[in-house]
Amino acid sequence: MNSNYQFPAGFRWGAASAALQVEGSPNAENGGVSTWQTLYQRPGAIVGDGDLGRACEHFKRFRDDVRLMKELGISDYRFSIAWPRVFPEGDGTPNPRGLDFYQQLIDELLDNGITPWVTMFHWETPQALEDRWGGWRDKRTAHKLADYVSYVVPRISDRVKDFFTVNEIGCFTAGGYGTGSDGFPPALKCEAQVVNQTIYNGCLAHGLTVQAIRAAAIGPVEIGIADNPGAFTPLIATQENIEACKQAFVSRAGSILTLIMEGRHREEYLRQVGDAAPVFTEDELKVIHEPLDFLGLNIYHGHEVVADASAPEGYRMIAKPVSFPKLDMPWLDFTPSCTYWTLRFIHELWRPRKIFVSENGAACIDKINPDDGEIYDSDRILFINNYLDQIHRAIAEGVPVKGYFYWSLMDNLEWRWGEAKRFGLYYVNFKTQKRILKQSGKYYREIIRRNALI
Ligand code: PNW
Repeated sequence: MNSNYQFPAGFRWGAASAALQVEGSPNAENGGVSTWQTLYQRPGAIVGDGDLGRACEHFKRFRDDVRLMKELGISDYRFSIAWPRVFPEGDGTPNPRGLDFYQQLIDELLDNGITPWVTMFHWETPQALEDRWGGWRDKRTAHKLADYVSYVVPRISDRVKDFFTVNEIGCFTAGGYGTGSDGFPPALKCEAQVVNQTIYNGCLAHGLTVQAIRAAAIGPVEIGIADNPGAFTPLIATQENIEACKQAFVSRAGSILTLIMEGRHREEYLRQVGDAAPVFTEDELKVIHEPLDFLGLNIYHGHEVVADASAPEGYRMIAKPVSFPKLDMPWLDFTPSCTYWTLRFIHELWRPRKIFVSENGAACIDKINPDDGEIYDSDRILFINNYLDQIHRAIAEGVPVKGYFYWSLMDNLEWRWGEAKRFGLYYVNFKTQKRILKQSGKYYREIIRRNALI
């Protein structure tokens, strides 16, 4: 790095998406039903308008969208494959036509000089497996995921070299089975043991997927996960607050990242859950601990922590003041420094060889300026600038961050929020499907062109 804000040579600049959020036509070519389609049909469950059949019509418009990626200048594109397109019932007879779309997308990306990064599971659980044995409550779902991966990987790994196993384990497990809210399907509130079992089964699915990719790949590949451990930042970075903050990070990462990076449950975690511990075996822990080529981290927001010797855990998380700045999601507090601290703690704890920020981005209330048709999203520019600054800070201190994927390439269906939340660098008019590059997209394009933060 030769100037203050230069990024290392070869730094990957990307954007991310997920199948269900952009594609539309989920049941085309005999595609099966996912638990998200079921949730979308439930009256009142979806906050904004949202039509999974339409979404961004990326299924039909992908060639135009790849052209937009090229105009943006990204070198890498992260997208997911929808399991129910390939195995409509979750297992059994594959539907080869379900892969055709992805084959064409991969070719189109490569023809345009963009590296494809495939997420094998971004939350589209086949409804058939939910009906058959309760989805993620049953370990068999983890094994079925690996079977689907074993089918797909030999068919794409001549051209795809970079794989994410699963996206954000806590969301599709604890989110779906532990909250009873419509945030994630199947929107149940199960007892604690069952919820912990789903989290564990999600970790198992990750490990089995690593093994499946390695065994089935027809060339050299790199494998990682896209996880979102809780992020924390010291309120004031004194030595004692930094230590308290790291302690908070470690104990909250106890049920997922510790398992994956160390192949064991933290004793503190097992003590906390007591009788509600998941059923596990030593052999499974080895599978979950399968070595990774990189770690992918989705980082959006963090909690401020202070040391407190009188608190049972030795620290406290601070409740945010009502006027704390946030973006347009209930949880999206403007906390750029959580990025630096999360990267630093992970580097200190586990020394992954490579780290990618596999997601980071902001939902904003974007308006088209009637005078010139532009979207002046200065809030998103502020967000990107400050979060990248903290990533740069981590790299300058030796944390091996090798790339960044902005979430998301374009506005899309934000899960239960439907069309109501806009995270894109491209604005999407869902009715006309017109896309417009926002000012933040132009800003990101300039960062990529210079390989430097401006
Ligand atoms: C991620 N939280 O989800 C997902 O990977 C994306 O599909 C999604 O569109 C994006 O972030 C924006 O929401 C998250 O509560 C879900 O902190 C919940 C949280 C963060 C990210």
